[in-house]
Amino acid sequence: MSDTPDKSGSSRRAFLRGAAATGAGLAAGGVVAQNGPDPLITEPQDWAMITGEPVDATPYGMPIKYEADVIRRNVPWLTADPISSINFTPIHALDGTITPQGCAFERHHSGAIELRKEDYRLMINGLVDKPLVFSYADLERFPRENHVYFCECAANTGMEWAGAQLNGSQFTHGMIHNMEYSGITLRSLLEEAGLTAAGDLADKWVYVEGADASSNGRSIPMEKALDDVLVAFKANGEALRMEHGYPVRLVVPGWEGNMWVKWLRRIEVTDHPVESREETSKYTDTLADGTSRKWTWVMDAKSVVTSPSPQVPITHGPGPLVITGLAWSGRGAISGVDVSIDGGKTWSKARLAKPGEDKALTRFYLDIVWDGSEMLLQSRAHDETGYVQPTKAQLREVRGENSVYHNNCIQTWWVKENGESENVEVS
Ligand SMILES: Nc1nc2c(c(=O)[nH]1)N[C@H]1C(S)=C(S)[C@@H](COP(=O)(O)O)O[C@H]1N2
Ligand SMILES: [Mo]
Repeated sequence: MSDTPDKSGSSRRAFLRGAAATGAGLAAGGVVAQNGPDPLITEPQDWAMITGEPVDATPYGMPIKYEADVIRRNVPWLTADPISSINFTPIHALDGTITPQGCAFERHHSGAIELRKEDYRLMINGLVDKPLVFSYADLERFPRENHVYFCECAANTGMEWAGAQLNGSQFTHGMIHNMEYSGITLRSLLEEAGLTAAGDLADKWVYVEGADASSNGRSIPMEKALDDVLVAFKANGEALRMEHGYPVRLVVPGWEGNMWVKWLRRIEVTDHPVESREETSKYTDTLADGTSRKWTWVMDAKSVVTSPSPQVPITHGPGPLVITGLAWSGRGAISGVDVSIDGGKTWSKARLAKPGEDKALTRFYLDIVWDGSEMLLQSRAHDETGYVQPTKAQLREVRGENSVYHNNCIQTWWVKENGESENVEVS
């Protein structure tokens, strides 16, 4: 579509309906014939009569101004304090799977800090053979790996437990990003320090903390630490942005975002979990019987339709419609996604843009011929372990309505005849 969809989309839709009614006709969503010549085709345009911007005008590029609404956003009532707060990735406006760093959600407990590589130190201590301190340059000399992983805050979708609340996938599901990380394995650093002194590794832990005021300390079981955890320097090919932990952050694939310690400064090998603030008073799950469950590290399979959705109304009439969204699982690769347009009564198999990848976002599409009637749009993810994304009712049976974290329920958008949609629940 060449025109800019306005919020209601009404003029565009009215035009297309009008065109259809007068028999002008539509082919695959395009306008075949118009009355009279189109000046955008027949007339010389301003941009063809001048020379454009020189190559040295923009040493580091920003998106074109017409994309200025593809930005992080907050929910004001959730963001009482901007220093200890969160914003949301505009997932409704992105395609593919890689999240540009510039609009990837941020979560800070005490603000983002500016830490120079020259001032960076990483200490390994505790039950290691030789405690070590690495500079940034030291870390660069370990063998490097590249992996794409999603990072999801455990609180993503946390405002939806008691009822449908926020209108837009950016707000209901935007505490997630997916980047290609370059870094070294945590295993290589632990082996450099030596784990003989630790004895049996089965009951050992690593405690990781950041250099910011909050330190955001978390305990990670040794088994995970030696498996796929990365100490990353780069994301999507370039240095980590300040807000994502420059110069070094931890990447804990498939596990809750809180464990992905930014501005990583210390790794301590211990024989017990530290039970820090971040893993006791926070990031635990209230159950239906009022007790709390801790150590729910893995982010279970989840998905959401990003378009159409409340921030992305349908701006054309009946006919071809692309339904698209994202799916992910902290337990491995996405094996399939189902989409329903009738609130979960019937399901169609969506098309995965690429085969699912380990602990990374998967893009799905369902190409339908929309008859113009309202839809209750849902998506349901399956992962390679056989796990199926649950309904909200199924989750509530176990978790009640007072949880905050780890809400991976099926999301419903009520798409109306006028193309606008709303966040709703179906029972
Ligand atoms: N040092 C430090 N690490 C941190 C945090 C923090 O406040 N300080 N926030 C955590 C939380 S709760 C999340 S969800 C992720 C968010 O990473 P991002 O800001 O790159 O999106 O970082 C985690 N790592
Ligand atoms: Mo988080």
